[in-house]
Amino acid sequence: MSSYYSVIHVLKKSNEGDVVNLRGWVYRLRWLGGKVFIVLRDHSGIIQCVVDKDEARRFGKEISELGIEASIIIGGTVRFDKRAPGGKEIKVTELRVVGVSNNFPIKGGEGIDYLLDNRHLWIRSRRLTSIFKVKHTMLKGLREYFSSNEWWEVTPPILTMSAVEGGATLFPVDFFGRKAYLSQSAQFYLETLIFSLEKVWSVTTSFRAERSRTRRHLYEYTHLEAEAAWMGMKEMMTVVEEMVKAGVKKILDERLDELETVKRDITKLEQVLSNRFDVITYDEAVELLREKGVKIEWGEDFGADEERVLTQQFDTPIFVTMFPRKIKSFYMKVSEDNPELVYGFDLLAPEGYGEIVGGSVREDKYDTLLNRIREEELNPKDYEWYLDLRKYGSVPHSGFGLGIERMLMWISGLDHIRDATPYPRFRDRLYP
Ligand code: NSS
Repeated sequence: MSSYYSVIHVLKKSNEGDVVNLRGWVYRLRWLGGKVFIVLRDHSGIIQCVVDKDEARRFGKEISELGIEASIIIGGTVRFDKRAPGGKEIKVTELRVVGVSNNFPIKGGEGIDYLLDNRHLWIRSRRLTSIFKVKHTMLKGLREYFSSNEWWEVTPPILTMSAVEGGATLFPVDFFGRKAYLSQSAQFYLETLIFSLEKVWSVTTSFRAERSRTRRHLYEYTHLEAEAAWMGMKEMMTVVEEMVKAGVKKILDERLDELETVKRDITKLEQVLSNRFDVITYDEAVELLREKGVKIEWGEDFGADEERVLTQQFDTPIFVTMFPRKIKSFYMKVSEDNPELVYGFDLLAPEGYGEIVGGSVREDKYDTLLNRIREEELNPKDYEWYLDLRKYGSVPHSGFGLGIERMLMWISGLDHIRDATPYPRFRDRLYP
């Protein structure tokens, strides 16, 4: 057997009677009236392969070795059959078992702990495969957005010496006898790069030692971040909106089958493309929440519950802007009109999903930034190089971070973020 076709190629392009070779894994297997029905799975899809009675006798040894998830090579002719999934099946004339699979540990109906222990095998599932394909396409759409709008992609470090988002969620590591940390955000490094490249972005892994375990927090997640010189808040919010729409559009263009597999209502996603994202201020959000019966004091941060109530009022993602200074990071620029507020913005995904982007205008004045660092009781020594950027050719600038798994969770309609990444880390389980 020489060249191989993918399942999707056979389903879409082959004609009745074509002779094809396929390779993949046994997805389903059953015997019926002397025939063997093998549903073969490869990266692109599934197809039914039928070993007729006579052939079944000829391939006795191979068939005896077949099991769910065994890897196989099949040769045969294409038959059109309305009853087969995809409308076509293969009449098998060649069969080879490459790797046996006796008693595959996942049979269906297992509990979540068992499945997480067997994540390395569970990731073969159609559901997870579909989610990872959506993730791929989402990243592709986002990347294309940046490429076609003259942003530079850069590669900041993961080993760092300082906190971007507060010390409480830092993971320490031993760096040759000195204490270093795993990055929470590439933001400060991106800020250093705008003085030469002006508009930069990156995808890195960020780490957060989150204290509570929730449906939308990972300890290790994929962080897309962007930073641009000369941009104010409005411009940066436009970037975020266009970028998110580019990601959603790419997925709707290319991943409808996968969205169907994960049972996502795509009309909800289509709405996102046809409307401008609403913008409300923190003050307005607090008012809206109170109208909905949520008890919240001005100055309190929104948690998952508040964000759920807020976003259920809208069909598209919404921006919340102008947050109280005391609940946001020290680097956010303080409002000229009201020193209690900062130029920060969050993008909240609809249908209750909540925050997927956090961004702001950065404080670009040396003295103000130094005061903010002191006010937060941080050590200015730790931020010397960051402060330097305000000494040598400072510019107004803004940036944001998008949680890729958060966005994927929303796009795919997941009720838990763990399935948005192949290997979610858990406090009590660093396995596999
Ligand atoms: O803490 S953020 O809101 N903002 C920053 O880290 C900025 N320094 C980013 C920047 O401006 N360059 O995190 C940004 C996003 C947030 O909106 C979430 O979507 C996601 O990162 N995020 C997370 N996703 C999954 N799990 C956890 N624990 C998590 N924390 C933040």
